[in-house]
Amino acid sequence: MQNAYIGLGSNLGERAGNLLLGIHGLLATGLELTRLSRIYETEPVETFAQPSFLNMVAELKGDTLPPPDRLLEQLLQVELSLGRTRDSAKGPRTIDLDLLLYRAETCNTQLLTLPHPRLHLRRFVLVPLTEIAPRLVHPTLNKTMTELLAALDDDSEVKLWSPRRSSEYKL
Ligand code: PH2
Ligand code: MG
Ligand code: MG
Repeated sequence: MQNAYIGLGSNLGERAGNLLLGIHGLLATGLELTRLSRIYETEPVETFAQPSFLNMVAELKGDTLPPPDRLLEQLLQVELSLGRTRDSAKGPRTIDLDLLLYRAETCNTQLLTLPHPRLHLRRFVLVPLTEIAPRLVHPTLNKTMTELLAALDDDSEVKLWSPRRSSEYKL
């Protein structure tokens, strides 16, 4: 496994627009994206009552990856440039960019844990990740994303999003 994977989420403001601005921000910092999942509308998990999220996953090309700490900085920069504030941990956010996997690397510092410690527990991550990388093997659990999704306990709602079905856009 050579690539890195980023989870994108938004549940504040123009959610789909925020995801696209997030992708634009990643490209503008010079990262090369090789795959994007579709967008899913997802029930908030591990939080109190909040608006529903839009989530998706992006694959970054392995050959041109910056080191993990630099990549993390770039993600924070893009979050800040899109008005992300951290008023409360896990509060509603315009954009959240999480480093899910960086090659098969493992790391556990105060700033960064790799693989993301909850990626295998979250349907809102595993559905889009499996869509673009079904045979990708989780570096510590040694299971493919397809296997992790099949064994998943989380039964929160994750459904494909489409602008035409969304209540945000009233024509
Ligand atoms: N992010 C969280 C907590 N809960 N729930 C959904 N559905 N989507 C998210 O992106 C999400 C969440 C913390 O970052
Ligand atoms: Mg997150
Ligand atoms: Mg985050």
